[in-house]
Amino acid sequence: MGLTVSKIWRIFGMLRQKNIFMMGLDAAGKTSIMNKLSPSKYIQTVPTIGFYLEEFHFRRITFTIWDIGGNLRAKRLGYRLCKEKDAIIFVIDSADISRLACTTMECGDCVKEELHFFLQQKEAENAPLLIYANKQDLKGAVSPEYILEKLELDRVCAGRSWYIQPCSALTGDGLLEGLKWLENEIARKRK
Ligand code: G3D
Repeated sequence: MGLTVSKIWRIFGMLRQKNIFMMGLDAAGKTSIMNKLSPSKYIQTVPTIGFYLEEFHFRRITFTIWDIGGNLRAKRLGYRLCKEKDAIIFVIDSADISRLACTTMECGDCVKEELHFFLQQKEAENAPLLIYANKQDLKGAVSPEYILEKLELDRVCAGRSWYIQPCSALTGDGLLEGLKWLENEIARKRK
């Protein structure tokens, strides 16, 4: 699939600057997705208290990337930064089933716990949520349907605008489709 710069630019070629917050556990594939989307990006490490953020600037889009994790104070700061964002992208490693949903909650290192906790925050209320089920090219990757069920997405995302998109940062498959959904949602919200 050709993920050309012009295609992405066409999708986000509307008038206003966009701010998108991309989050996920470490190694989910956030940086790889950004590298695929905008190979000529400008990366800046944003100094924050307690954790690092990276910003990718691409045309009129600023992607702020955050590795969830760390202590609660750092998390609260991260959630506050979600506010005022046009959209949120949550990246999941579909091949790492062991970190998808642990048997005990409060393990501090699984997608389900982090996502559920995040969705309870008021800062996360309004922005459309795109979930990238990444690494679909890997043999052990689970389907979006499996993830949906395991993470109880229908329940925790009830009442909000959300979508799960299978993708691979390696091949680029699915990335564009996810962005298209986001673009529609951002436009719809502005009406
Ligand atoms: P992060 O930014 O979320 O922490 P990275 O994650 O983008 O650094 O990716 C972590 C590792 O997963 C990298 O491998 C990267 O190449 C790999 N990866 C990311 N996305 C995909 C994908 O869609 N498919 C496959 N097969 N691998 C992917 P390394 O070996 O560099 O740690």
